[in-house]
Amino acid sequence: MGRDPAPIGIETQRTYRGRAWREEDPEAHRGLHEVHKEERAALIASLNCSPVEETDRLTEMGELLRTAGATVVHRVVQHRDRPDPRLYLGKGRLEELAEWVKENKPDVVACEGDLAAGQQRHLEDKLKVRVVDRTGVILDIFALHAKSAEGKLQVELAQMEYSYSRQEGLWQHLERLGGGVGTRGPGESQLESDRRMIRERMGVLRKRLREVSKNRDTMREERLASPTTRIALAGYTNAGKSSLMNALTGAEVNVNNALFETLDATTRSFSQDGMKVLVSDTVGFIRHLPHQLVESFKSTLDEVRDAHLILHVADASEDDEGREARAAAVEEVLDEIGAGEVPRLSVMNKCDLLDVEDLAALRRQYPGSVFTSAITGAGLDDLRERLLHTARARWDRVELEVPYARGDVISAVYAHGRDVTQDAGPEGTIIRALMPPADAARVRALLGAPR
Ligand SMILES: Nc1nc2c(ncn2[C@@H]2O[C@H](COP(=O)(O)OP(=O)(O)OP(=O)(O)O)[C@@H](O)[C@H]2O)c(=O)[nH]1
Ligand SMILES: [Mg+2]
Repeated sequence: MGRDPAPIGIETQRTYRGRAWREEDPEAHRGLHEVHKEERAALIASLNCSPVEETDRLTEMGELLRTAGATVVHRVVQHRDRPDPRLYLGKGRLEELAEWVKENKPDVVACEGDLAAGQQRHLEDKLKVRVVDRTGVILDIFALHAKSAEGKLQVELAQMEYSYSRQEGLWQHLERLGGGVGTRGPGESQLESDRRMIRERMGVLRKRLREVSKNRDTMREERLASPTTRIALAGYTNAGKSSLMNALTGAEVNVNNALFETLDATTRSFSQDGMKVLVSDTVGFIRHLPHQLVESFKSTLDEVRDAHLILHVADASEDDEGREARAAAVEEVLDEIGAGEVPRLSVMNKCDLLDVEDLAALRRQYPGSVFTSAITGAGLDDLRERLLHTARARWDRVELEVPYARGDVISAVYAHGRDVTQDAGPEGTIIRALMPPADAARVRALLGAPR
């Protein structure tokens, strides 16, 4: 049906961007990640939620499409308990849409929810245009933004898992190619060999990821052994995590008004008053985060799990309902990756977008939060102070009587401690300091041991 018989390896990577399928662009599969002209998308949704949530979800899907390179030029929203099991939309709405598509020729029809393979296929048959679902679009954005070797492996694995669950669709595609060497014979056996190839490829990807994550495990052990306080920035995508990271530590992490700009975790430190704190920036979350992505990003999210404190960054300029829904989605993912028990500090960012009254109301509403603007720098001193407080609270208060001959112990206290004071005692120097627990133990052991 005019579709390019791309090799299976390419075919299975098709999420949203699969331009390899487009007749006018047969070479496109050679550069899946090339930037193409802006596409025109018709957005379809079958919803059963409050009007506020509806607007929020449609806006978010529009943002996802924008990030993936498409503009929404038409919307079809249907209100029903659940989508039609075969065609997603009801018959009438679908007819209307088919008419519209025929006349206006969009590049793609994008569905706000997830489509079963069969629904996607039926819609493509009916509309004669490429149809993608929300997970496909998200995976596509991840593929565009993956930079590190590990990130690329993670995304490819997630895409494979997505394709694997859509084998039926693939089979249909192969059948439709009809004829030609390698496509003859019962579709079933072709399907079987395709499934085997995808499984093998997934096996290879998992193995490579395990190898990469061995490195990660070594780094993780070092991290856990180090006394330095670790802070992780987590939150909904586009809340301003990377901007805060840059403002706090002087890092130069990419910042962009796009969803899932950051995929790889970055860690930098900042020091103040002799206290050092490590800050990690991480991938953003979204509601209904495709589970393939949560799975494959688990090891990248170690930084979050191992943190002493998670800064849950939210966008203060959102309306209450949107903000709370997003915060709940973030908490859900944090639980899922095993970070449910890590203490949190709520950060309301983008406060510069609020007027004085709204900001005051928000402060009353969230008395425990820190209010910041990564753009103007407002609230950053407060945030730094809270982070240092966390670091200090983790340190032991040490008080030792050190014999006058033990200059080595005194030096060790000065080297690793802070707020050090000393007085002369009857038997030696009374020294008091705040020290990281591990260093405090070492100094105590040093004092106990003969010189
Ligand atoms: N007005 C305003 N804009 C901000 C602020 N912080 C970040 N932004 C903007 O919000 C957008 C997203 O910022 P990022 O720092 O990339 O957000 P992020 O949370 O790291 O996003 P992902 O990595 O995509 O999850 C960018 O356009 C920033 O310039 C802020 O305090 N005020
Ligand atoms: Mg970011």
